[in-house]
Amino acid sequence: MSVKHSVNELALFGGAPLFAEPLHVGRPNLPNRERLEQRLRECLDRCWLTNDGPLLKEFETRVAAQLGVRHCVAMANGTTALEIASRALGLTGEVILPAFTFVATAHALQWQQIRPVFCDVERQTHLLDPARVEELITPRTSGIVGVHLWGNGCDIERLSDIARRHQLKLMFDASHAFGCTQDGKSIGGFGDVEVFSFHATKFVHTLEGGAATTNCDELAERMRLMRNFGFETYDVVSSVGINGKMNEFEAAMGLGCLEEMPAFCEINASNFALWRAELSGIEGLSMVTPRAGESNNRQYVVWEVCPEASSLTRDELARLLWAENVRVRRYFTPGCHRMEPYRTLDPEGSRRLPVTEELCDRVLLFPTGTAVSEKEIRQVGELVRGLMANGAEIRARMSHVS
Ligand code: T4K
Repeated sequence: MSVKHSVNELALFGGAPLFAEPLHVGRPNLPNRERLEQRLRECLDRCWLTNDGPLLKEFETRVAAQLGVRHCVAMANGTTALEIASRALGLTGEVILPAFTFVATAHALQWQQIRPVFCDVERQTHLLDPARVEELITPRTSGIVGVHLWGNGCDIERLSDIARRHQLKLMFDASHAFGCTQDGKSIGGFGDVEVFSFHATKFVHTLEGGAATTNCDELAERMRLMRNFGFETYDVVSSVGINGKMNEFEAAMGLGCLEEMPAFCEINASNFALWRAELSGIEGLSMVTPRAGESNNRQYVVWEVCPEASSLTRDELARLLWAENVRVRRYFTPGCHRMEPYRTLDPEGSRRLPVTEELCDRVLLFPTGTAVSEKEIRQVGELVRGLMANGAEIRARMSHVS
């Protein structure tokens, strides 16, 4: 076992972990420090810290230009952006969405007493399956929320067609898809509205943050009002609202990240190629790759572990790697439908989600971004190869470790 000389050296069996410090999925990328500090100093000098400040406006303008969309409404985080966008769109009753997503996609609806109706995803792409969507439409359905998981665009054409025929609103959770394309067009302007997360773990981020983007002037205006308590002027409130504002420090971080975006993409692409080279050819492992011909930010390195073909299951592999300080993640296990309150609200939910269930047993994400070095990826690659080659012996020993 190259990086470990024998099974005895594995951290799970008492050896020293391969890495002294954890390798994380989601370790933040940082922009140029001097430029960031300069922006923060200028912000303090202006004493304009939040609520439509100049940095926020510049961030929104730059994001909208980059995505080729009329409006970017920046918000406190992606979840708030989903809540505000769905409320501004007028979603009510039931909304169809995948269960194979971060739980915030569902929570943003449930929080407003809109019932999330979970729909299965396509086996190959992990994306909302349009063929299944139509079966779930009822008289109470008001909309569809597609999730551009792993930066791959949903089948926008078919989903738009279903939405049009049934007079439903169409929203996309584009939290993973900043800088990605679908049919050669930037994600951000599809459907009625698209929502991004700029959480610290995203490759372009604003510490905490998110945004809703749309080509509809009226919808953008409604969202702008809602994110600031519904205030139209200093003392006129024209709608229900919330505090969903992004502050100036967050916008400064966002501007810095936007400037570094080409460099971040390059690093992600080279890490991605390295992970592919290191792990390919291992029986039972397959990489989830971006759709050919589209731009993809490659901020997630996603593999599937096939339990029938692999010598270790996904969970066994994850446990061994965590012991070595490689914090691989099982996004989005166990699926929203198996989390509360959805499990209780719809105990039979998993029956109509066979593909989601299968993926939840298989998916494993590896660290990438600026914080991971080429050497570390090669070491993890060697480790995984060694683990898989000695799977039978390791599994037998694991049964004795509590
Ligand atoms: N829709 C989708 C499809 C999403 O993926 C998300 C968010 C949303 C909606 C909602 O957007 P936000 O409201 O979050 O803007 C994370 C993130 O919290 C979440 O933003 C993200 N998706 C999700 C996929 O992953 P956790 O709980 O795994 O992240 P966390 O905070 O544990 O960070 C992961 C690891 O990164 C940590 O273990 C350590 C490292 N880390 C993290 C932070 C924040 C650092 O080293 N430094 C840091 O500052 O959920």
